[in-house]
Amino acid sequence: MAKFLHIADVHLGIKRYNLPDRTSDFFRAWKEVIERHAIDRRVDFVLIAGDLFDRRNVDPQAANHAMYMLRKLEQERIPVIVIEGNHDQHDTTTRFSWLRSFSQWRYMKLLEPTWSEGGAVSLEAWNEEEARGGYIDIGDARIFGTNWYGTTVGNVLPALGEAVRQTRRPEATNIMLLHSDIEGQLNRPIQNALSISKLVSLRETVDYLALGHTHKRFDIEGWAFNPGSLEACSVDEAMVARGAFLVETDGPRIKTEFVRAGEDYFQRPFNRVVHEISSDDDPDRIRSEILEVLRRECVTSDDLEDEQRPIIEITLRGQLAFKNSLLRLDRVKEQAMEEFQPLGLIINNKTVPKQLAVAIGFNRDTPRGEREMRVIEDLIKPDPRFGHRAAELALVVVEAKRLALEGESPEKILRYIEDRLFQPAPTDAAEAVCAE
Ligand SMILES: [Mn+2]
Repeated sequence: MAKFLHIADVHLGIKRYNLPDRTSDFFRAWKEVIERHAIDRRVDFVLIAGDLFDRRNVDPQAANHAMYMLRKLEQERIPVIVIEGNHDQHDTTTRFSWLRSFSQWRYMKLLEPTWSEGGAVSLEAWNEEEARGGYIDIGDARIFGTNWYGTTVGNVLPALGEAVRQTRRPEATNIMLLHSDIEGQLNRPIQNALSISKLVSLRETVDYLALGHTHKRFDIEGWAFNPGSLEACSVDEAMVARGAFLVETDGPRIKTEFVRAGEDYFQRPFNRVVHEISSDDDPDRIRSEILEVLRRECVTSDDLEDEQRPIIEITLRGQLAFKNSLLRLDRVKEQAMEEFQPLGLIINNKTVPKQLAVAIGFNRDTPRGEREMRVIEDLIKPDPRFGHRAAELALVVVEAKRLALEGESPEKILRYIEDRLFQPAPTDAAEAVCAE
């Protein structure tokens, strides 16, 4: 009998969306899941199926975050068994890595198979003296480690499976850790993801396959389990089920309980909204609409607990009748952050320019000047700020062009444009231009 906690993709030290506070959320998720579901529930060991750290070059804060809980687990005499993921794997040019160091310091046990030159692989028993090995026995469980193989996983898996078959302990619960893409489990198709048929070939030798890498929860035939990332590395991940598995085993029999992110331990709240823009609206109107949406999405009470402040993602869709930059989304963001104080605000501008239908119905006999005027007029018309003055302002544009061609000073041209743009429209625009 054994009882253990299976997690993966903790990504300590992650930095995303320019949010400094966000790193602490990952620590908090890691802390709570270990305290509540490993220590309080008295597990025999903890499995981490890769990507404990977000980066190979672990930064000091992430190392502190890891050590804080690794020490507690050590005090509770709960061993931590780890494999490398793609984010924290060793650099091939050196034999040093932070995971190996933590393992050498006895805060975790990093399992690595031994690969020989010819491509043969062996799994060696854990050597406590040297703090290294390919498998370890804890109570009734025998746990096997693997490396990160990327797209070659399908090629190496048969050899690994054979090594496990030769080394497995028949009466024990044989567990294998694997950090890998799995066929059919990604939102986007990935070439060379591990096929289910290859995976299932391990089933006779492995009683529990502890997966990592895909940041959402899934299981395959009640035998291979992937808990997903502990906290959301992106807004997409905030929308899917993730967490940890608490597992009780009795030889080849396993019983799993899913520990849910956000219900059974801390998760930062995320709100995702889409705002459809009407192409008739001007920038001011759109800005105030966006702020209104954001006000609704943020809890309005003043004593909002820090941990309840959400990260909001707003996606703007629809057609814009004016230049993107006129929206001044930077100002909208600034104002929203100050007024509503979400932890973070992501504004995705997915609007498209309104189709401009210009100078329709001309034939080749239309004089050039007239044509030019109509093109400019039609370009101005869709802009809700100036559309009603399109004919008048088209004349201003043409006149400004003439002044520039005549070598007039920029100051004078600017003054002319300002006068015409902001003064009440003269009754006869054409006359006014000629009188200049
Ligand atoms: Mn990962």
